[in-house]
Amino acid sequence: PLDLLVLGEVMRVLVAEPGEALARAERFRSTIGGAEGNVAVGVSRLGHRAGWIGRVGDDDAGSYLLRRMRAEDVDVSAVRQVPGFTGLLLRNSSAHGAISVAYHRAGSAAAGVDAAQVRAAWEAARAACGPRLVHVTGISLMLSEQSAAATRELIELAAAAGVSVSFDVNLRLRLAAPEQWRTALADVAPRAQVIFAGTDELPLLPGGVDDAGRPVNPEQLAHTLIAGGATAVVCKNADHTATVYTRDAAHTEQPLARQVVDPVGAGDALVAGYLSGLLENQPPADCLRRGVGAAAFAVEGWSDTENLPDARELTGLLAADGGEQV
Ligand code: KDG
Repeated sequence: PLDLLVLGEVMRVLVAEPGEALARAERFRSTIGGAEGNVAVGVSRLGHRAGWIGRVGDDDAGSYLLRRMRAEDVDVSAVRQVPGFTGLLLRNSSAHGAISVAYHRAGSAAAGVDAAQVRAAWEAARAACGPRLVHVTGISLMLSEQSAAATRELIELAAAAGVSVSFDVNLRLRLAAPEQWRTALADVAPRAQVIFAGTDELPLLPGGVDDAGRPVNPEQLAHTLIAGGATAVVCKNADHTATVYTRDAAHTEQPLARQVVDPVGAGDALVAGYLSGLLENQPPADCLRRGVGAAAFAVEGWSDTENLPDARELTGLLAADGGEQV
């Protein structure tokens, strides 16, 4: 049965050779990307069954994505290949410098995902005794009206069935202005049980600023979200540590990467590691440790997903770091 169900846009991603500026790059490596798909791949590699709800175009890139996701053992039975084009992302690659991203996704096939498709996918997943967990992000709220409605529908269906919802803000200012994000997040974030956010994203969450408009501290915000129904709030801190806040505790983990090759995808890997822990009924601190472990693998590779660990590799890293076996 399906353990995790994600909804989102998976794109073909072309990454310039390391150190080459996008404006001058001549050679690119092809891979897959898109936050929610990355999480599905990460969870699948860690040994759990992940399914993806989405759309790809009836072009070569759409076939490429389906083939790659199938190869990762992600269930693509809820993915439709429809007339239209598949989203494309071009970016440079750099260990510590700025990453510039060019999207070619406005009006892509993925933006047409709708609530009816979600209902059909949900029924199929329930018939197969799943899912145990749902993961969505703010990106899907900003791709189109239909995609936003599809995301809200999935959250509603999960809530009605008592299935936990994981939500990662994934702020992309290229997709919408901060005020639009604030409005969408006020509606959706309080319906999630596990919330992931970076330090820069916290002020956009409901309760994220005080009456004078100043950001409140992460712990205070986490407790506001927990009072509103979340069971855990995971903050990706600016110094690359990560903290999980629960009702009675806060636990911080240091980053574990030995050498950063390319930081893109670290957040998604952290989510995948964390959710794999949840699926194994581990306590929040252990889930976070798995998350930072998976993130370390992600940043040691050039793409979002190529270097993501399997369960044995993750266990090895955490044991080598002196932690408990996962
Ligand atoms: O989290 C990594 C993502 O930034 C990347 O894969 C692309 O999801 C993506 C987006 O919409 O920016």
